[in-house]
Amino acid sequence: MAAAISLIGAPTDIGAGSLGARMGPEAMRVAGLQAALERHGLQVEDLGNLAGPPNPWQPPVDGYRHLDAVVAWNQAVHDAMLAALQRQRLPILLGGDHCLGLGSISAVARHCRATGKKLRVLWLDAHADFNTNSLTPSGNIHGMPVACLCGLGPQALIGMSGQVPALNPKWIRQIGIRSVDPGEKRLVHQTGLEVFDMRYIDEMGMRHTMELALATLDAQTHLHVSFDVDFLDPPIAPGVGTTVPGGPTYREAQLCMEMIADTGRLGSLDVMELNPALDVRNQTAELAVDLIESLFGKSTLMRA
Ligand SMILES: [Mn+2]
Repeated sequence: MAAAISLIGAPTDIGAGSLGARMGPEAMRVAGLQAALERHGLQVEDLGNLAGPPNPWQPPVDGYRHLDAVVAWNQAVHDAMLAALQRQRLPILLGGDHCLGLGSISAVARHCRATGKKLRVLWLDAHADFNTNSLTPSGNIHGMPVACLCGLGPQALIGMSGQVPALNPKWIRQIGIRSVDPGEKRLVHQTGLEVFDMRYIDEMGMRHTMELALATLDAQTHLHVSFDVDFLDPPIAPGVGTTVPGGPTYREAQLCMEMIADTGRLGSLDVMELNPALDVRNQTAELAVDLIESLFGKSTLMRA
């Protein structure tokens, strides 16, 4: 029996380089996310949207744009995700830009520590999101959450889970990566992150990639998926601020989601960076709903 689901909206683009991800949660609702999950027999509650500071659209200070507001939004996300997990719910965070993965996964890490669970994080993204304030070309904090989770970043962000670092880098698998800044690349290698980039997926296929990314999960593992919509190939998913050519196709993305569903270990999910201002007739939101259905066990094929 699958866990009951809680939808949590975080309508902000505070960490992004373009405006519009603040409308992501509503676009997912308009695309029928709750009804789609309920059609598969899942119990779903929509907790509505979190509140936080507005986006003042300021230049970076010490390499960070809007750090105080980013901290406030992440604290709200952390608290809401943790409360849902403590009620035995499976929370789905509707972003909002990807800086909020920090608050979300900090809550998951805290919860796993308290309940003695192992944690595996799948980071589906075109970008490694492993910048620091000295490496970042933009100061946009949506390029920094993975580094912060590994203990590299400002104290107010790296300490949110109650322990620094929030994650052991060995718990993370990045999939779909195809745009990494030069300094960021060095830091990813130094940290020892396991990255399945697009070259790997091209050569080895999505099936083999996911078999490795999901290897060694067991009954005590909490699987968290942080899904940046820019993971997908831009022609099928134009509604994001940071498209990068050459992402997974529709079928590759479906296979990725179906293989995650097959593990039965999914415990929490982020759906991030959907930008309706850049979308075409809400097609990216509708695709995201389709893929989330697969993540919860819908088969597009002949299987039961
Ligand atoms: Mn991202």
